[in-house]
Amino acid sequence: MQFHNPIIPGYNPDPSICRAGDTFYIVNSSFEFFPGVPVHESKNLVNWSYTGHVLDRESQLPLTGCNPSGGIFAPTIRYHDGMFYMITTNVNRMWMNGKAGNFIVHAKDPKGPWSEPAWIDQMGIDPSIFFDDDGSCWYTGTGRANDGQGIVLFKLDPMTGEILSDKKIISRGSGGKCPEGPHMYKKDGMYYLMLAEGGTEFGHMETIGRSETIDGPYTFNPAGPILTARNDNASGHPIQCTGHADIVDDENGNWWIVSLGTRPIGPMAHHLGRETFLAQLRWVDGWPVVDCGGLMQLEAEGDLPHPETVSPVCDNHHYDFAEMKSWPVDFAWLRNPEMKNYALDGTLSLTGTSERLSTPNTTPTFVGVRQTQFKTISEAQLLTNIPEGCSAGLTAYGIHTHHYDVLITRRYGTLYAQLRKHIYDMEAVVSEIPLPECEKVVLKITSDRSKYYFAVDAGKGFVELGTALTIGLATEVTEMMTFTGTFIGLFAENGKARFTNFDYTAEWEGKPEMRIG
Ligand code: 6LW
Repeated sequence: MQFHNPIIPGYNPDPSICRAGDTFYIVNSSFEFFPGVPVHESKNLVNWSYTGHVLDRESQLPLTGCNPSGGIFAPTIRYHDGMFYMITTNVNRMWMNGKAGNFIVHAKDPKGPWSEPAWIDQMGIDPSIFFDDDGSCWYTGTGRANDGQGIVLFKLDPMTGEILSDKKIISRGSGGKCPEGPHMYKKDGMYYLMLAEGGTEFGHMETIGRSETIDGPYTFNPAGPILTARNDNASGHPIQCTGHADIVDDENGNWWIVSLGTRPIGPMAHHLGRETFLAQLRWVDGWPVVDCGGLMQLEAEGDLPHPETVSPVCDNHHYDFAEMKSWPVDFAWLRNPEMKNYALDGTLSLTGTSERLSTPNTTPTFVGVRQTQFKTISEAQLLTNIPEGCSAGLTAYGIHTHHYDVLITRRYGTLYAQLRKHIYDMEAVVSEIPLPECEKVVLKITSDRSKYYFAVDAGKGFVELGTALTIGLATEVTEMMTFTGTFIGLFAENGKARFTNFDYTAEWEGKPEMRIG
């Protein structure tokens, strides 16, 4: 059956997948955004519903002062004996306090509530857990042990985070740089250690080794990486940087691999973030072989489980705040939000503070959804009774140094619409028009692969305010290595603004009708 990739579009990197009965669950890294570690679920691997987040309390997810792309790195989700476990790293704890940032939480239901963190006394990132046939739980992750740096193994109490054995470095990879993202599996009596190597950029690849004993030695697949696009950069293959994968079987005995990947806007740059992709894999002579030679495809084929449940999906969001009583599951805030600045009071009321979108490492009054496709249309309707000096509107937001904002502001009593661009240390209002007094306006951002288009409607039809290049929000052009992707968000600065509606529609690249997932 055909399906369309990415299966979870937009900034959803470092996927980890598990299955409980007939239902699959995927978690992704979330960095400086709150809540943390989104959970999607599916029965057919192509229709994914956003069920919530693992880390939905500040006690689980302290992000104060977090750098862009700090916070929560790669997670792992596993299901064992009726309990779900999620293990990950809050690099903030490591970078700001010098303490190990690895922790594990558990829940009977992936919708939560999840437990408080059980911290693990192991530095490094990319922790994973594996339950052996005897029920023992083993930690793997990148880090140091007495015998150096590499993929470290030790027995773990998954409920308390207590380390129950000596630590041992069991692999340093197959020769690629940055061996990381380890996951361990057992099949036909053999232990398999799968790694991401090559770095999460255009040299990314997924490798796998096997051993008769859990602590090695691991012999790596003589065929080389099972998944990569590193040899297809120049060919312009539409999916790049594939790696950081996880594998799972379905109830029919078929095997699947999910991995992160990017959809570049041009040579060597992407702005939608690292997304989650799917391919089928088959075992040949004791080694996994991924379909299409390990090159992820936008239109793929597979023996999907529960094909009768497959239906077309889209990423559209239509929010009418008049009736809304609870926060949509796909809303994301920057770091730990000051929730007194947000209210669903028949509108979405945002109370802007002196923290602006461009203020580093803070929590400006902002809430957004991930941009999931190149072609999108976003419209926000807001009331114009904003106070003097307040700015509020819609933003295409990468990080605090890279965002494009279409907004209204009041100066000396007059209401203006502006297109404001912030790139690196440069911020400019590139266009501004006075608005007639009116009760509300609609702000609009339209996007395609190369540009964003900004407009305002004050009651007499949309007036263009200008355009901006998508490359300006690409990960590869930011001053710091970012691991996130573009949000379309609502914001307010220096005063209260009230939004009545927010609509986001996305057009699937390629053959949307073929994305029957
Ligand atoms: C992830 C690690 C990585 O934890 O990036 O580049 C980190 N490699 O595997 C964040 O995605």
